[in-house]
Amino acid sequence: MRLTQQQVDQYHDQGFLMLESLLDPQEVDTLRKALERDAKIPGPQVVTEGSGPEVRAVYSSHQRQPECAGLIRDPRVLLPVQQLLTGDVYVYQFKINAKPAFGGDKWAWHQDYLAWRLADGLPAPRQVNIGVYLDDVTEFNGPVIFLPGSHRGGLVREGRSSTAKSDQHLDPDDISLTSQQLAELVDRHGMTSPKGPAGSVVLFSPQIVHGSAPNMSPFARRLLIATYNDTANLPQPKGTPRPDYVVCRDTEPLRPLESPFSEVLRMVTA
Ligand code: HL5
Ligand code: SIN
Ligand code: MN
Repeated sequence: MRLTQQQVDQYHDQGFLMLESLLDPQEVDTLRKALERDAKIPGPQVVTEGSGPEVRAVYSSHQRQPECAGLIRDPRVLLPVQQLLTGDVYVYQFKINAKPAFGGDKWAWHQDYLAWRLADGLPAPRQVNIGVYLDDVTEFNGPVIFLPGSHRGGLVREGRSSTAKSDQHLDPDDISLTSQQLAELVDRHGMTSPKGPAGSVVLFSPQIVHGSAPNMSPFARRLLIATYNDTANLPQPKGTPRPDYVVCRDTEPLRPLESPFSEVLRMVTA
């Protein structure tokens, strides 16, 4: 469950690292069911697509669904994250981007850390994102596209647009790069989209430039993203802090479960 030195080097060099089929199909199924349950709980943590009632994203499911609470402590993800951040970590943000079939909208080109520095006064980009594929991700259903190595150049943009739809959760539209910035970066770094079966996990840097196209295929592309932050790098918001569903208040260092979350849950419910 430790990354090899080659994997660590690859993460630091490329800004992302793909771990194919880390979770098994049954575990993915339990996570999908947890999402389905959670998306039915009304509240500001459920974000809909601008064009209609379909769910675009659900935040903080780990605060309500035991499968999600287990996943973030699963040694298969927590140990690699601790290894990359070299210290104690907690979950700063947890979301599931639903990207429904026939209409999941795009996620504009952006760097996550800009959002968190602006909105939460997060001192340093000491985070690791894990992206858990809840569906097979192919070229057809709007995979995340990364610009490999773009995290090494620091933040490209400074502020956010004044036309944000929500004060709470920023959409990448609010901090997106200009066409010219993106063209220059792609010239230098190229683009890649890690595809793989449901259960694959991609670790990625909070500074890597990324985005994804709309989903016009008949296949959903549900992507669970947990952002771990160094416990020595707590947010220092200037004004009113953002709500707990978007910036989690539980900053206790996470300890890994003894075994995969699916086994731990089975023992609890047996
Ligand atoms: N929705 C996040 C937030 O903190 C920011 C985006 O992909 C991360 C840009 O509000
Ligand atoms: C996406 O779900 O395609 C976007 C992911 C992200 O911005 O982190
Ligand atoms: Mn992002």
